[in-house]
Amino acid sequence: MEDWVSLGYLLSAALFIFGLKKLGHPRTAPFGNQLGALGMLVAVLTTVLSMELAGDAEWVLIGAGVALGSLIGYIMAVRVQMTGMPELVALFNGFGGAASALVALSEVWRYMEHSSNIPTGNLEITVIMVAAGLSALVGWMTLTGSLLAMYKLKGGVSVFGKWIKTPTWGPPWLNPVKVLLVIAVAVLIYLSIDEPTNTTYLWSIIGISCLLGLVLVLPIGGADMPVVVSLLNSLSGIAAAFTGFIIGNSALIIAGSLVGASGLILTFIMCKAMNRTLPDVLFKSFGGSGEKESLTRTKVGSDPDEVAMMIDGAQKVIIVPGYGMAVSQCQHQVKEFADLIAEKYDTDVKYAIHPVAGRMPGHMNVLLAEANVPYEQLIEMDEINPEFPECDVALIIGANDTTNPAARSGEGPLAGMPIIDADAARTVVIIKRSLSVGYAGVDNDLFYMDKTMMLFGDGKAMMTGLNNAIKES
Ligand code: TAP
Repeated sequence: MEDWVSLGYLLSAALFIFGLKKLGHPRTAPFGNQLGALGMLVAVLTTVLSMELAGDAEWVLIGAGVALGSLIGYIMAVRVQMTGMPELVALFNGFGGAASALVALSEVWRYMEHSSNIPTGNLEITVIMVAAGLSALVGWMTLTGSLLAMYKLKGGVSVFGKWIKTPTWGPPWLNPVKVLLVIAVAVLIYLSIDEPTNTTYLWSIIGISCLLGLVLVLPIGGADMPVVVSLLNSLSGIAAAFTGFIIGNSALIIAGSLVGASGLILTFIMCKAMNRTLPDVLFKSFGGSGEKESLTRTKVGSDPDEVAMMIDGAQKVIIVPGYGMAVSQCQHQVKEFADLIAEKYDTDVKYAIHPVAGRMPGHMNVLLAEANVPYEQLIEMDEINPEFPECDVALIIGANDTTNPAARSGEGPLAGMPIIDADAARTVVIIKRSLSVGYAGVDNDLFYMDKTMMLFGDGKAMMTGLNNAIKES
C-alpha cells in the first residue's frame, strides 16, 4: 500500500475516534457527528483515488454510485421525522451489513475465477473462505434482521393500502432452530474450504443467514426492541470489519471494529437498563405475542386550569418525558413551563430521564437539549428515583411504559424493567391523548390512582394550555 493511502486511512481512523469521543456528551455530539462524517469522506476519497480503474467507464460507474448514494442518504436524512429516526437507523444498519456482505461476495467471486488451480488446504484459501463465510453470516443476518426490526418499530407495513401488523412470534422450539442454523453455517464454511469453487456452499450460507436474521428478531417485541436494534448496529460493524479483512482495507477494519465495539457496549448498557441479559433478550422472548391489552377501565380527565391551580406553590416538580413528547414536539413548551414555575413559585424543577424513554438511546436528552434545557437538570433514573417521595408533582408528558408499575411484577412484556418511580410523588399529572397502552402494550395502573390527574390531549396543546393557565393565575 502506498504511503499516502496509509496516511489517508490513518487520518480517517483518527477522525472516527475523536468523533466517537465527542459523541459522548450532548453538547459536543453534533461536532462529533461532523468529525465522523468527515472521516468517512476521507476514507471514501482515499479508496477511490487509490483504485486502479481500467478506463472512463469504471470512473463513471464509481462516480454515479457515489452521487446516487449521497443523494439518497441526503433525501432520507432531510425528510425523516424525529420520531422516524429509530426506523431509519435500523434500515441503515441493514444496508451496512448487506453492503459489507456484497463486497466480500464479489471479492470471493473474483478469487474463485482466478484461483481454480490453487490446491485445497492452502492457508490463503482457508483464511478467505472463513472470513467470507463469517462476513456473509453476519452481513445477511443483519440485513434481514434489521428490515424486520424496522417494520416492528413502525408497527406494520402497508400492502396495497391494507395495514398488516408486524408479527411477534416465538414458540420455544425456535431456540434450538436458531442454534441449528448457526451450526449449519459453520459446517458449510468448513466444507467450502475444501471446495472453494463450489458456489452451492456460498449460496446456502447466504440463504441460511437471511433466515437466521428473521428468526432472531421475530420473537423479540415490546420493550426489548432497543436492545436488538443496538445489537444489529454492532453486527453491521462486525460485518464491515470482516470484509475489510478480506479486501485488505485497514480503514474498513478500524471503522467496522469501532462500530462493532461501541454497538456492543450500547447493547449491554441497554440490557442493564432493561434488567435483562443478552441471552435473555435473544432466547426468552419477553416481548410476548405483541398483542396490546384491551382497556375496560375509565378515568375522568382534568383541565389545564385545575392542574395550574394544583401546581401553584409547588416546591418540587419532576418532569418525566416520554415518546409522546417526541411525537407532539412539545419540548419548547415544556422548557417554558419549567422556567415559568421556577420564576413564579421558585419551584425546584428537574427532569427524570429513563434510558429507554422514546424510541432511541438519548432521545429525550436530544429533544430537551434542542430546547436549551440545562444539561444539569436532566437526571438519570437511578439518581432521581429516591427524590420522588419528596416531590410535590410528577408531570408525565407522553411517557407510559417507562412509568408503568406493572414492570415491578414478574410477568408480562415489561417484567423486571426498572421504571421511573413517578407513582411515589404526592400528585401525578399525566399528559397523553387517551388511556391507551404504550409501546409494550401493557395497561398502566398509574392512570387510575386517586392521586393521578389525567390531562387528555396532544402534548403541545396541553402544555400550551397549562402555561397560559399558569400565566393567568
Ligand atoms: P411509550 O410507552 O411508547 O408511550 C408513549 C405514550 O405517548 C403513548 O401511550 C401515547 O398515548 C402517548 N402519545 C403519543 N402521541 C402523543 C401526543 N401527540 N401527545 C401526547 N401523548 C402522546 O413511551 P415511553 O414511556 O417513552 O417508553 C418507550 C417505550 O419504547 C419502551 O417500551 C421502550 O422499551 C420502547 N423502545 C425504546 C427505544 C429506545 S432506545 N428508547 C427503542 C425502541 C423501543 P396516547 O396514544 O394515549 O396519546
